[in-house]
Amino acid sequence: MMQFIKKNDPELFDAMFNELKRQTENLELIASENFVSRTVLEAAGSVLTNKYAEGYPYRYSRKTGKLKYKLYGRYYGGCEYIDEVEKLAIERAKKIYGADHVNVQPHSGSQANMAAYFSLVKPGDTVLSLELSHGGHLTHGHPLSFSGMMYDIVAYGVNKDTEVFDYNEIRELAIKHEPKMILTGASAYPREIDFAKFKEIADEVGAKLMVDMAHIAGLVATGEHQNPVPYADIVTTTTHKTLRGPRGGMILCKEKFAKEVDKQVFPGTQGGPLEHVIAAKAAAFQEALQDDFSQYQKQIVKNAQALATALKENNFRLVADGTDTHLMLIDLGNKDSGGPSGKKMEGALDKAGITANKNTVPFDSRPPFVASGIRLGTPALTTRGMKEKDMKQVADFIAEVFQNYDDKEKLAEIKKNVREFCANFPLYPDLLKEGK
Ligand code: DSN
Repeated sequence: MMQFIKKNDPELFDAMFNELKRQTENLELIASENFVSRTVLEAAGSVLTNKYAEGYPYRYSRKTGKLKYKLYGRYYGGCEYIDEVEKLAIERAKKIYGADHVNVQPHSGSQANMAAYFSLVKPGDTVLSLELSHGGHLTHGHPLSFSGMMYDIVAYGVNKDTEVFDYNEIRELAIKHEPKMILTGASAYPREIDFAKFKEIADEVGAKLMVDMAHIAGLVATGEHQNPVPYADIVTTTTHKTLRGPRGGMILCKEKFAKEVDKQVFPGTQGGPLEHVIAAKAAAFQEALQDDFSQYQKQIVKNAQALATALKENNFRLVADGTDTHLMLIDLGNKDSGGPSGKKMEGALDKAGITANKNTVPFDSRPPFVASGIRLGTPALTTRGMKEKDMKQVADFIAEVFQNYDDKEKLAEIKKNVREFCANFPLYPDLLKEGK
């Protein structure tokens, strides 16, 4: 798959091949990453990248207002096959989640979120949203994101004692601030989110409900997590996390928001869709509809629970005492505890061939770029075929790094052991062979 790059652009090839080796030889624990199938990879690297297709493979009938695949909705000619591809992606996603309407064009989760905000609220409106340092995302209201710049954000967080959502506290905030929209979903919240409860609160105060299910989209697809689609006005997601598709975004919504969502994606916030990525989304959704995908999602959760248990046995403290999902947060202790910060630990893990990211913990004493936590997730390692017993080994590696975080030689030794361990779980073996 890389023979042309190898032949024609050795400089680029070297960088790309090194990345392939890094993915293969390291333990990938970034909770938002995964390894796509060869089918998805092939679709993403296809000739569909050549085609402009502004518009949609359908139009809304002037007479009935209904979406019609038979009406031509593109601004360029030659879209008849692209239309088939995009239609496959849309219909498969609708089937997976039971959604009325799906837009598969957002280039990323942030762009999906922007189009969703624009569909539901007006600049200056109050939005009740999850605090970044308690697990929210930049687009959930950070002052430097469009969301924080354009909307009046009121943040909710987790309860200080339990480190999980206290729905009474959230309800009280909603009653006090009367938001036009409530936004939930998280990038670093290890416990299950009760979307039905959020819907109850939203209804009580007359707010719209938006859910960003990017992290848990795969778990939701197979019923390992409550599905937000029946409750939320608009659900956004990425397709590359637990869902194991290509890097990209997607919006699912109720029928009554379909037209507005489509308008806000194109021409509101984007131009030409990335049809090669949409083809890869279609391929990933087809995989998500197979029985073994359900087994895969179950294994992600089992592995997360095994990893959490083994970390606790190694005396790590976990935020909210564990996980219901694919991710967990190690709390390394506050800045006076004498231990490494999240930043320091992330660097030490990297030196040992373990990839993870620093993350704030709720009520963190350090700023976000230093942070006191490490976020870990099991989707990528589960794709490699690792099971519960392997998670014990992974936890032991992490504990060894923690005990030796300042010892370069020891970290290099752990890296060797990590590489040997990873060799038991082949990843893209033919691509590796091709590159040698
Ligand atoms: N960067 C993603 C994550 O790691 O959770 C969120 O967009």
